[in-house]
Amino acid sequence: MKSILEAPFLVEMIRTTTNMYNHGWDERNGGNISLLLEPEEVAEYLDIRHVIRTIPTGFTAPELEGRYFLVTGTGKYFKNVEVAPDVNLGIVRLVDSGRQAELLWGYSDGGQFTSEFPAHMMSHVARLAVDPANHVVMHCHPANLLAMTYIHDLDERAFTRTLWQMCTECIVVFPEGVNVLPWMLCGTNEIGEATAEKMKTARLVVWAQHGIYGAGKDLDETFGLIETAEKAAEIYLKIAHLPLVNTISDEAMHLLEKRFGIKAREGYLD
Ligand code: 2HA
Ligand code: ZN
Repeated sequence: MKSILEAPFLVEMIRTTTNMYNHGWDERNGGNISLLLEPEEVAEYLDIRHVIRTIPTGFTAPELEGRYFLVTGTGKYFKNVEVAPDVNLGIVRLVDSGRQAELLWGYSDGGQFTSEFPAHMMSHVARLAVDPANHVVMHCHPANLLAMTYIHDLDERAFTRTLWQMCTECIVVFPEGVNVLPWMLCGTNEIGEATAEKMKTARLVVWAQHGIYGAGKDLDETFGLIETAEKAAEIYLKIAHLPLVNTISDEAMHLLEKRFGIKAREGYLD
């Protein structure tokens, strides 16, 4: 059997966590990622009949029965993933209607998946219903987006429009806009359900005064979504206190829709 450390999904996960740490998005144990894996993909590297231990999830998700995920560990630091992937990551299979997770690899110090596992799994259910190609849910704490939630109206249309106006490419990268949750207690099924509800209509969900959730078909796409929104928030913070002389008009946004074959969220453009 091939070494799991050579599996493209593991290599890509390590590259992504390292890159996110280097961007300053994942201080200490901040942030978490879950990547949906296909059984055949996992079986190339692991004996999938061998369960190391079973971990209760605290929720039910029958839609995810038998699904495999590579997930960052609770309390673990993104900066350490590359030096000890088997301690900081784990591969689990959901069983018993999602109530139990069978550990197949990783969390080798006795640990378990991220405290945000409910938000991740419920978001996978929501995104898979919209787009069967969705494989990734990613959470992190990018400073500019976070800062923006202290000074900007949290109305989703207003928040989205501001981000779109900060870089020409924003509307092309996330035409559905960003959804926003008010401050809520993290790590709970409640915030998981609220995030999943918001994930039905957008791949980006801002958690006010906390961070952001992104979803996408692969790690690169999801990273790129967050990266683009974060760049826009950075520009917003550079100009928010200055007199606005120019902007990207709604007319220009309509030209971008035509040029790139995208459709902005209904009612978000005038
Ligand atoms: O796991 O980011 O929201 C650390 C977090 C919790
Ligand atoms: Zn967080």
